[in-house]
Amino acid sequence: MINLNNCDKEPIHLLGKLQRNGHLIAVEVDSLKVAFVSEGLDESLNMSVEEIFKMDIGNTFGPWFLDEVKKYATTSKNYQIVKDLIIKGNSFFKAILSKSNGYLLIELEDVTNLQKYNAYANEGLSFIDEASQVFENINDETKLAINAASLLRTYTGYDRVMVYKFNDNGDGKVIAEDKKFGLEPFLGLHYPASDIPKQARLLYLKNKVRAIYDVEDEGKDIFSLDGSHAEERLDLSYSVFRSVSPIHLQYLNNMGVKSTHGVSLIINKKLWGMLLCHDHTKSKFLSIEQRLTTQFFGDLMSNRIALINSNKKNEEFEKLNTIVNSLKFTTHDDLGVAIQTHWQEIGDLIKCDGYFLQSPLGTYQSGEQISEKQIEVLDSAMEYNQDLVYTSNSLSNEGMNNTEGLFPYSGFLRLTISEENKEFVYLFRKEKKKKINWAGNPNKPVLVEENGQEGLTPRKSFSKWEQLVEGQSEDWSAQDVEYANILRDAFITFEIEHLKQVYSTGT
Ligand code: BLA
Repeated sequence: MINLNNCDKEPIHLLGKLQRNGHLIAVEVDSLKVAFVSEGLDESLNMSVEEIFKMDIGNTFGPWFLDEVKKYATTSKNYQIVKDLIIKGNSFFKAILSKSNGYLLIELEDVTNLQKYNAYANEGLSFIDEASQVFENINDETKLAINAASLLRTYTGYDRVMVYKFNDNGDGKVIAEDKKFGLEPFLGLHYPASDIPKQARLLYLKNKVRAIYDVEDEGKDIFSLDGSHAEERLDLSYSVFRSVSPIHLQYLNNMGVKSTHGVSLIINKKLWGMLLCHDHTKSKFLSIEQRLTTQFFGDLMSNRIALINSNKKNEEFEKLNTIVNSLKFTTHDDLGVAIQTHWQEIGDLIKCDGYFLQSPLGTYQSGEQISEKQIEVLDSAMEYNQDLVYTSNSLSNEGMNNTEGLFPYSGFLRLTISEENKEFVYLFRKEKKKKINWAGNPNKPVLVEENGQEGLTPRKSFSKWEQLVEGQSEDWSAQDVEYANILRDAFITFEIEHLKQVYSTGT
């Protein structure tokens, strides 16, 4: 039984079911013998189930296809490949090959009735061309997201397209949205990590497009020759038509959504966010060309975000280098004087409102006045902390009581120069009260079923739930910590050089 505590344990890649709009044949990698078949394939192929299990791929789909399958079986990569199949002269299928533990998956998508089929592919190329030109001139993440949502909605025709960005803890926020007139906006809303649990986030790193044809579809079964169910035995991670976790179907139902299309945005091998497309009334599933186009679009967008971030980082590194280099030339001063001299630049780089240096030579500070007594309290709270760079966004998290606001800051970053000499640099941040608008109560992402039914259901209300966060500063980012480590090295070098000078000149 799935509940909130084990939500991220549901093996969503092993459910052994397929969405109703697709078909599956799983063959053993070595022998190419059919091992699993999805329900209803016999009708579609006009063959008996026995015939399907005994099928020779070359005889049924053509020797050229058998060659393709054999070739694919030897590749080490896990990308999907797509081939056109004409079956018995009048049915048109797309065959999508992917890998699974010990098996090859051959998914069949009936495209016999798909109109304008080839036109879609051409539109896709011109869409990608347009997107690439639009993206080329954008150097801001939010602006990029707004443009991406609008371009993708024009291309796909979904009612709503959102750019969803994850925080480090798995929570997320809609940072851009393009929607049909009259739909309630989701822009700016936050969602708890459990809405897209960990195993799903990991799966979307492997398989970058997740399309859900119809939220009413609980999936059809997949069987092996002896009639037993594929559940737990067939890994569908790379499948296109993998069925959907019932709890997620319920979630989408609660949101009033009929079909979805999600595309992963991956930066440095991490799931940065997702492009989320919703239709509220239609069962919708894009053609394979369109799906691949959206995947390519997602890659294009991810690469642009990575470039924007790395340009920003390069600029910051230049600033950091300037500080580090000029520290090298001022070793005749105390570290305190040197920090004071470069305080403006340091505070620009690692955004903060004040600093305090405590060293055997005395104390230096800037920003709000802090007494040595107050620093002593902070030091004793940190007594057993071994981190050379330590960050906190809230004094109360460190066991310090600041209810009367005597301490003028809420967050700090502590650099240890010398534990032995009790020499530390503190960078401080003031409290930043903030309002977070959640889509429904994030503390109750699931509800107990009504009517005495067992189990839990995702929350039913997504209406705005306001959270006021107090007593915390802005979070310190991984980048802040990275820069602080470099500064720490520079400060230590400074101190060593300074001491050398003191000893050599005797001053
Ligand atoms: C999957 N949950 C998802 C997905 C999204 C969300 C985007 C990916 C599939 C898809 O695109 O539909 C959540 N959808 C959102 C959010 C927005 C949105 C945040 O549109 C914001 C606008 N879900 C729950 C709880 C559980 C849960 C409590 O709320 C578990 C107990 C599970 N969500 C869950 C699972 C999946 C999922 C298991 C994976 C579905 C799959 O790929 O099979």
